[in-house]
Amino acid sequence: MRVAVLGGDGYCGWATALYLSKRGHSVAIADNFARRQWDHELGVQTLTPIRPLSDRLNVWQDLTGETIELFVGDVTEYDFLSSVIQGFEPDAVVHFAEQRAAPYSMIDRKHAVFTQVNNVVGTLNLLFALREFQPDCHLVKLGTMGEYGTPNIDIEEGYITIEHNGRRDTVPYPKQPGSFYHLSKVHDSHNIMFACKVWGLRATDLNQGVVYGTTTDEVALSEALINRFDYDDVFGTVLNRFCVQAAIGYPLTVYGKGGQTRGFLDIRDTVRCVEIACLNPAARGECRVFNQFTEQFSVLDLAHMVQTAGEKLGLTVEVDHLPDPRVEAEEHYYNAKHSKLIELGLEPHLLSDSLLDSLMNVALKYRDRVDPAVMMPRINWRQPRNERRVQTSREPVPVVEASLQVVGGSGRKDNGNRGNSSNARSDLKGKLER
Ligand code: NAD
Ligand code: USQ
Repeated sequence: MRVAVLGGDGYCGWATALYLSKRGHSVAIADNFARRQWDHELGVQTLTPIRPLSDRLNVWQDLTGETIELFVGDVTEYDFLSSVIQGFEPDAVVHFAEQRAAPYSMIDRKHAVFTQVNNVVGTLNLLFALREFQPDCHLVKLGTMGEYGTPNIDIEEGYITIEHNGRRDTVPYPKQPGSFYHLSKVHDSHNIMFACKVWGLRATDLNQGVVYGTTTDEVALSEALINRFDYDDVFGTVLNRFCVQAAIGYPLTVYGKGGQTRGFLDIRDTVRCVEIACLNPAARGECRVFNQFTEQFSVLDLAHMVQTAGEKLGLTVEVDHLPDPRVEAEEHYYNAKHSKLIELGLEPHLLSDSLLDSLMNVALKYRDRVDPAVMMPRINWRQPRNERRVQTSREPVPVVEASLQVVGGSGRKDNGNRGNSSNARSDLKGKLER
């Protein structure tokens, strides 16, 4: 199968492109490297030292003999995107190429507008390009569980059957997204559903939960293929952040009460889910929705799991409750269905202590690259403008003594992180109360 991976230089896209290539599919990547620029803009970097994409692709070819075609450009530019579709003639397009951080979209007006234009226009362009040049191609679009929000009823997979005033219909499940980013995904979903209806396109909207982990079998083949591992307050997702925090002795940053419950999945399941969707395409005119996660946890559950796993490794892990910078329910009902991918053959990798150990060991391995200044949240949902941090030179991270037992490295034994954290906490409290 010929599969174009839009956003293939990113976290999910890179792992997916290699996985599909290894499984014998012909793969092309399209990316404009916007994500690397956003890291520069925010003064942050992935924990893991990722190589330029062209280097990574050369290493992949040397190791496996497989070629992944590369198209460099912006999917919001129609000429570029339509040339990719015409040039590569994919059977499936996997669309990851969006701005995906909720906090980034909440920085200020400019970032909210950018996020929605980038995401909605990119997807609209793709719908038009498929309609014009490759109408039988299957669109596999990455959506998010966050489209549904946290309703006080069970969450279905995309659609719900409702009885109202004696009549019955199956309609899209109500959406209550929690950021301008999550809203962009809702707008995408509506556009995709409409295009399937009017043009007979085929699409699968994968409403993915929060992804954790960094290693897949393919990425593990060489250090040069290493994937991103974001831990900063804007792009870092919660479990990846907690593992890095535990590894450097920084108190885990639970926002509010920590009862926020979400669906989670291992990145090894992300790549398999995408393959399953590609191998089982939607029918012409069908817009299918799969909820793509394997387990649900509250933020506090995760903090306690990381604490326990950390203690087994000899780390002292404290859990801190910060004022929640987001506007979200801190305690709520949550029961989201997720059986469709399992029915199609997904065998989940569930979160285990050994996985948490390995995530923390990745963090320990690259601890010299950890910047503790990006642990405190800086984007407050209640403000229409938030200050962004400018890159500053930084000291190597002080590593707590317990961490040294695990990796056997050398490091200072002061607890400078904690002092910074508590100053930043009072500062944050002040800002949130204003
Ligand atoms: P990422 O930021 O690591 O990767 C996105 C990639 O898309 C980057 O390489 C970026 O340069 C590229 N891109 C963005 N806009 C582009 C444009 N206009 N033209 C060309 N390339 C562009 O993000 P990720 O974590 O890999 O997420 C991928 C997708 O999966 C996103 O759509 C995201 O919403 C969705 N998703 C991610 C998670 C998660 O936990 N990471 C969870 C649910 C859904
Ligand atoms: N949280 C903390 N402490 C932290 C970081 C986050 O308590 O240090 C909390 C947040 O307040 C939130 C939850 O953890 O309640 C999840 O936050 P997150 O940053 O891990 O994930 P989120 O913002 O929801 O976004 C991520 C991806 C996004 C994807 C989404 C899937 O960045 O692309 O769409 O997960 S979902 O959550 O299902 O919407």
